[in-house]
Amino acid sequence: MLLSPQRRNRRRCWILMLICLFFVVIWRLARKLRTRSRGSDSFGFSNINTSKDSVFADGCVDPLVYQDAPHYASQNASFTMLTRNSEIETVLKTVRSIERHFNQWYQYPYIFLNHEPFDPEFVELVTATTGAKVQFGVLSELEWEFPPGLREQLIFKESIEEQGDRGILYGNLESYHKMCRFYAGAFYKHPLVAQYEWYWRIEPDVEFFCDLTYDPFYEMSRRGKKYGFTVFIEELYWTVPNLFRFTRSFIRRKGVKVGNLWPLVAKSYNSDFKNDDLLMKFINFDSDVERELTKERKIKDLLDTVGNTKTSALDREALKLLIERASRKAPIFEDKFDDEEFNLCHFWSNFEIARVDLFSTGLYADYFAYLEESGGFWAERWGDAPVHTLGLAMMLNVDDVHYFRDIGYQHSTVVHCPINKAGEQLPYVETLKHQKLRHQSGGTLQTFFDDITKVQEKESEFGVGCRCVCPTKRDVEDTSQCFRKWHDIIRD
Ligand SMILES: Nc1nc2c(ncn2[C@@H]2O[C@H](COP(=O)(O)OP(=O)(O)OP(=O)(O)O)[C@@H](O)[C@H]2O)c(=O)[nH]1
Ligand SMILES: *[C@@H]1O[C@H](CO)[C@@H](O)[C@H](O)[C@H]1NC(C)=O
Ligand SMILES: *[C@@H]1O[C@H](CO)[C@@H](O)[C@H](O)[C@H]1NC(C)=O
Ligand SMILES: [Mg+2]
Repeated sequence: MLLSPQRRNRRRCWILMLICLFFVVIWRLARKLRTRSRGSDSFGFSNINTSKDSVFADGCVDPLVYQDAPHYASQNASFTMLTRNSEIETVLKTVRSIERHFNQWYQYPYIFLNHEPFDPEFVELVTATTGAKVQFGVLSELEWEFPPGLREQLIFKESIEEQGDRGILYGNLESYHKMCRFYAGAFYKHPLVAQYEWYWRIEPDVEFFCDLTYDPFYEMSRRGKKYGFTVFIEELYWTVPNLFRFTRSFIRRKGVKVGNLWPLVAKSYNSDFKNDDLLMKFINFDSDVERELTKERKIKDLLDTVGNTKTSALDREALKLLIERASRKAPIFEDKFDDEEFNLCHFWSNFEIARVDLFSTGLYADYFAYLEESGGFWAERWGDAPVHTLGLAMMLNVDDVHYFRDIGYQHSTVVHCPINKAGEQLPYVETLKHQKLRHQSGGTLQTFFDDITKVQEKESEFGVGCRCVCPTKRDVEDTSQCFRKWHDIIRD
C-alpha cells in the first residue's frame, strides 16, 4: 500500500514522538534508581555534627558577602601538585574543577612540582586555566631519589622487583616508591611549598561535585584545625606489614605521649583481659573476642566444679576445650605490637588541607627520619597516606582534625558526594574573570561547565552540600568502615 506524503510524514512524527517518550521514561527511571541507591537510611542523611568536629557551613554562603565580613582574612596558602608532563589532560581537569567550584572566588595560588622540568606547553596550558598565580618547581635529586649508596645495592632493586612478583599494587614501580617517599617526608620542606603556612594537596584526575563557597583555609585557621580530609579508608595490608611495628617502636623510644586521636587508627587489646597472657595471645581480632571469652568462661566453670567435691558432673565440652588449649599454638601477628594493631584506616592523602609546619618541623620530621632509616619506603611499599595518618594520630587530638564532609570529591573510583542542605542553597554566580577564561578557551571548557545549568539534586534537612551534582556511584561514606570509626571518635 502506498502512503501519501502527508500520511508518511504524520507516521514519522508519531514514531519520533514514541522514541522521545521512551527516552523520557528511561531517564526518569534512571533518576529514580539513582536516588534510591542513596536511601534515607544511608549515612549521608544523618547528622554527624559534634562539638569536636562539624562542617564549617551547611549549604551555600555568598562568597562576596563572606569575604566582606570585617573579620575575614585571606590566608597564606597554596594548592600543591606533584605531576608529570604526560598528565597534562588530567591536570587541566583538576584545575578547571577547582576553579569552577571554588577558586574563581578566592584566587589562591598554585604550585606544580615535577622531578624533571615542565614542558613550555604544560606551563602555558595550566597558566591559561586560572587567573591565579602559578609557580612551577623542579625537585632536586636529594628530594626525589633514594640515596645513591642505597640505589646501587642489589637488595634495593631486588626488593622492589619482588614486590611486583608478589602482586603488591604499584610495588614494582620504583617511581611510585619515590613518589610516596617524597610526599611522606620531603614535600613540606620544598622552598615553594614552605613559602606558605597552609597547603591544599591536589592530584591529576580529580573532580569536585559541590561548590565550596567559604574559605576552608580561613575556617581551619579560625577554629584551630590543623589537618583536613575528605576520604578515610582502609589500606591494603601487604603494602605496610611492618609500618606499625616501626611506628610503635619510634613512639616507645622517643617516649611520645600520644594524643586522643591515636585510637582512631590503633586497635588496642588492653581491655578486660589485659592481665591474662594466655588470652592476649589468642585474641588477635575483634571477631576472636567473644569466642575466646566464651571458652575461657566454660573452662573456668569446669575448674570450679572440679574444686567442688559435692558435684561430680564434669562438663565434657569444657574438658575438651581445656585439653585443646594446652596444645594450641598462638598465631604469629607481625603487625601486633605492644598489644596494639593498625586498623589500616588512613586519610586519603591525594586530598589534604593542612598546615605545612605540621610535617616540616618537630616530631613528624623525626618520625619520617626514623622510618626512612628502617628502609620501608623501598623494602615495602609504604604509602604516604598511612605514614601521614600514623604520624598525625600520634601527634594530634581529635579536634585538631576536620572532616570536609561537604566537599564532593572523586579520584580514581572512590567517590564522596554529600546531599544538599535544604533551605541553604543559593544561585551560582560566576565571577567575570572566570567567565572570561571560559570564553577565551573557545568552547573547550564549555562541556565541562554544562553542569552549571543542570537540575539540582534532592535536598535534605541533614544534608551539608552546596549545589552538589552527584555522580551515580556509591558513596565511600557508606562502604568504608573507617568512617564509622571517625563518627565514633568525634562523638561527645
Ligand atoms: N613528577 C612525577 N610525578 C609523579 C610520579 N609518580 C607519581 N607522580 C605524581 O604523584 C601523584 C600520585 O601518583 P599516582 O600515580 O596518582 O598515585 P595514586 O594516587 O596513589 O594512585 P592512583 O590511585 O592510581 O591514582 C600524582 O599527582 C602523580 O602525578 C613521577 O614519577 N614523577
Ligand atoms: C607565609 O607563611 C610562611 C611560612 O610560615 C612565612 O615564612 C611567610 O612569611 C608568610 N607570609 C606572609 C605574607 O604572611
Ligand atoms: C552543624 O554544626 C554547624 C556549626 O556548628 C551548624 O552551623 C549547623 O547548623 C549544624 N548542622 C546541623 C544539621 O545540626
Ligand atoms: Mg592518583
